[in-house]
Amino acid sequence: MRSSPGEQPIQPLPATLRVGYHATEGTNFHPAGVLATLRFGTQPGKNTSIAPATGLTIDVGLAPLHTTHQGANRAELWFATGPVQTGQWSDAAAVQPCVVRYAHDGNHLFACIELDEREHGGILLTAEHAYAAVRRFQQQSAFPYLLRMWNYMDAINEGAGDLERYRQFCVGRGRGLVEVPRTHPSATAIGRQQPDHVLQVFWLAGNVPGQSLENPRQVSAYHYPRIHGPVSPTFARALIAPDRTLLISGTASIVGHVSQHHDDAMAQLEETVRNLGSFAPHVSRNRSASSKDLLKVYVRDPQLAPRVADRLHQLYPGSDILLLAADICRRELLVEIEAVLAS
Ligand code: 3EB
Repeated sequence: MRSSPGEQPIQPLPATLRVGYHATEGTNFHPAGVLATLRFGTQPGKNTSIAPATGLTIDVGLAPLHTTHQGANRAELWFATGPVQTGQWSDAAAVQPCVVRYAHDGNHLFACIELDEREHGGILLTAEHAYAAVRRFQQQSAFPYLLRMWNYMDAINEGAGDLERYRQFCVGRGRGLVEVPRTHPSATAIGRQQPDHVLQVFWLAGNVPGQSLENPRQVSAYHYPRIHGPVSPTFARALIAPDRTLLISGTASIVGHVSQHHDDAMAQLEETVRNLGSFAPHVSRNRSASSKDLLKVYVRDPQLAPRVADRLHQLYPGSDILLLAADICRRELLVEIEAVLAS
């Protein structure tokens, strides 16, 4: 560490998160120097793999939508900041086998659990088992701070009222992750449009805490009233990572706690954009020119992709935008956007 006489030693800068979307060639795409690769349009739960040379590779399963702005398949790459180590951890306390696959680079950890709901007794118990494993894994991890979590399942809107699968997932997640994490991570919970019975939970964690943010236009998810389900989701609207990268949670057309513009996807898009705008004061000021902002856009009706893409490219011309066909956690919601805003 550099220091000059009479001065405090300069603290090392936090490791930089570098993320990008890159063109791929099918399922043999395993680039080097990355902590994690997320592949889209591939079957989840079958080919998730770990290797020190290529980190953790996860098949997300959501179909990428082709637009004039977006051609071939792309993968999301989380670049490593040092040598990558990988491993597999089995939850010894679990009733059913529960394996966490992970990769870390000394600064950040990426980890994944994929469970077949048929082996765990439905979405509620599967979520409970997955999150109990997340909790126990994180408790013994050198990267104890959850920064960002993704949850993907199929048939997310199936079932009525409190039996809707998303709400059942929230109940199980709440039971599994009994101790509230030190800081709420930012999160996404989304439905795949093909049935495959897999609950997939993956996350980014660090050895330094991030700073959770809420959205002044929205009620915090953990304070949602009872009408949205028996157990509120526990995520932050966004999180400032240690390097100042802004990790924005899945954001939809919700103001207060109420869904806006039912049946109008383009009006929902505009509301969602206003919600994203709340985070403008937190965007890093000394951003490096090389890193692009990433927007991941979940669209319920694939036919709307061209219009949604045109509008977002108009609003965010310098950003990399990935559209995926997906179901959103409330049935009236037609579009949701998550973002990584570079530091
Ligand atoms: C919302 O604002 C939309 O259950 O982890 C967004 C991000 C949503 C994360 C979660 C849910 C979750 O309530 C849904």
